[in-house]
Amino acid sequence: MKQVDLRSDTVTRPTPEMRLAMREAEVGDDVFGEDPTVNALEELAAEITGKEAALFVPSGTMGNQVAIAAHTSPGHEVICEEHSHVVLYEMGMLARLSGCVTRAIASADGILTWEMIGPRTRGSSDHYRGTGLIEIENTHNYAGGRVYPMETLGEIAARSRAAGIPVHMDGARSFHAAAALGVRLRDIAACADSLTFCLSKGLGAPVGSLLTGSRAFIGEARLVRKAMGGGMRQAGILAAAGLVAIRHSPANIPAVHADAKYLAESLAAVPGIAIDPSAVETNIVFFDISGTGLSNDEFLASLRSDGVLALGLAPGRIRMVTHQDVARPDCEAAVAAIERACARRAARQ
Ligand code: TLP
Repeated sequence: MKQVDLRSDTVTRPTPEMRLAMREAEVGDDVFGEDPTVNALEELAAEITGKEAALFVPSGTMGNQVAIAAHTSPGHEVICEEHSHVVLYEMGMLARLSGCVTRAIASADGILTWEMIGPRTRGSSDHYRGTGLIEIENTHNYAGGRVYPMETLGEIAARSRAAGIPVHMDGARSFHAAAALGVRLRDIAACADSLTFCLSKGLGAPVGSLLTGSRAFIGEARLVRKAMGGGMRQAGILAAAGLVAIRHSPANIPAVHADAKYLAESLAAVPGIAIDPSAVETNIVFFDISGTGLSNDEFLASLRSDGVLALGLAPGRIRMVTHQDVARPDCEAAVAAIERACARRAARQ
């Protein structure tokens, strides 16, 4: 049975073009700055984000943590949304590595506005170190791939600049944000001092993320990456796949988003499933199964028996992520598997 893996967009396999590019990649020692393929990838990342420089890191988590460490000093407060990846899934590393404390803000949809951020900012005094960084996530994973409107980003950028507080954007899926808004990645990146984007989330590359920013910031970030053990040597093997991903994969995103919309609209018609399809803006689909009478484990096991994989991220809360390794018939199979899971439960009553 073919498996339809919708647990994440990280599950994609490298394309034949990526494997070929990896095989033929020219390499050198990147810690000496001598890997031509890594250098080409970093130059391309800087160019498409409109930043002066970029740094290749093994993962999105390391990109965020290097950025936080490079922007802040111990004791600083980092303002972020309460369900952001740095809060929920990075195991307190912001405190452990950078000595920072989070000031997490609750929101309905993962999107912070200056109205929410402004009152939480403060300078240093005899009693506290003050705000060191504003961190925003675009698209916002846990909120279901929500996209920051450009006006909201523009206001955060202008006000934070005036306040002298840097902004880091966790843009793991910023290509998806750009596609959803019909803008260039650099338009989004211009609203933050630093931005990470992931090659291995939605762009199909096997490994890696890019951290982008000013030349001085990336110079500092390079030292922090080395300190964290992220200095890679003949990493051109990986960067080669990343170059192919940046050049070819963004073209797949509109269809990937359409598949997510299809899933959301189909699931809205299934009794017991709660979802608002209008909130599905990109490739992440969250839905609530509380009304089906099934536990997450029962629901996911039923789907698995039909060859469909999804993720339970909280009780009753299921996530499916569309990506370039699934097509519309796979999404139809996923909907059918969900209908079967619910029908089996109803038959038991
Ligand atoms: N997210 C993963 C899981 O950790 C939840 C996923 O499957 O979505 N920022 C954002 C917004 C992310 O969604 C992720 C990965 C990361 C950072 C971390 O990237 P990696 O896994 O490369 O460290």
